[in-house]
Amino acid sequence: MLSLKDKIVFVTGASSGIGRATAEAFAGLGARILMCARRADRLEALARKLESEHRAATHYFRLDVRDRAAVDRAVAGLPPEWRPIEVLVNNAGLSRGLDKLPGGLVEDWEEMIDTNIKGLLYVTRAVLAGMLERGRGHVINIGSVAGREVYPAGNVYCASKFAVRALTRGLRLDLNGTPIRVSEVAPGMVETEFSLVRFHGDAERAGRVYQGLTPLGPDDIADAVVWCATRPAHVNVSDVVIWPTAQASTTLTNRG
Ligand code: NDP
Ligand code: 8X3
Repeated sequence: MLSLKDKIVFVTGASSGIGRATAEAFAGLGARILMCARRADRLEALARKLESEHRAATHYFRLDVRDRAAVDRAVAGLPPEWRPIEVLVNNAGLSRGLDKLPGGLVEDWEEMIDTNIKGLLYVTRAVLAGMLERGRGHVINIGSVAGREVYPAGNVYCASKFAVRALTRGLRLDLNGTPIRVSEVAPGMVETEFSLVRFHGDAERAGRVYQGLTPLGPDDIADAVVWCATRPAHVNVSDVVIWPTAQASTTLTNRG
């Protein structure tokens, strides 16, 4: 198992859900935790928790991954001791709406494409430059089962996660010949703020998504991310797909 003690792990979208759990899991391994999201107050609270419960070194900054100039500025402007990023977890992402394509909102489409595809590309490009210079690193993208199976009204969200899958595979091809590893972790239903965001804050509708079944929790996904990152350097896990036991496909769930 590869030690990540004192290595820098950068988690995007660490203010909630899978990103937050992933930051905490790496902190438990003694890694130094670099985090970003738009809600800096939450990052502040998480940083204090990781410092007190895991004695982790932390550094965070407010960032909207859709803003390319801000991404470049934030990565270039990191304090020198936070620059040698060992593992990048591209987790920041969201779904908006669950509408059949003809009735979909263009603003929702753009938000998903700008965040899940373009934001992931901006952050990856900015961080990869240093990884290539140092000749080491690991990029782990959070995809989705929605990037493997399209479901009704999933249209643009699914497309954005199919893109994450293609970009993960493309990057692995383009980095062949370097020691940098590229992986994808693709979860099924995980209970986070995901559905609340998808349904624009409608908590009742969001709650119904997980009713009658046991969904995955953010820690289940953090486990898999940590597993990918801690394989020996000659092992590159290409992808891990994880479903709740009650979910057999994006369209078949057992609600008891
Ligand atoms: P949450 O809504 O709980 O967390 C999403 C995180 O992404 C938040 O920290 C949010 O931070 C951040 N984020 C969103 N937009 C931006 C942005 N423009 N710039 C920076 N950060 C941003 O959902 P999850 O934890 O479930 O989602 C994490 C990832 O997992 C996403 O990529 C999602 O697509 C994927 N996923 C989720 C599944 C699920 O069922 N929950 C299943 C499969 C994949 P803030 O709002 O503070 O900016
Ligand atoms: C999140 C899982 O099935 O709601 O990516 O699209 S799903």
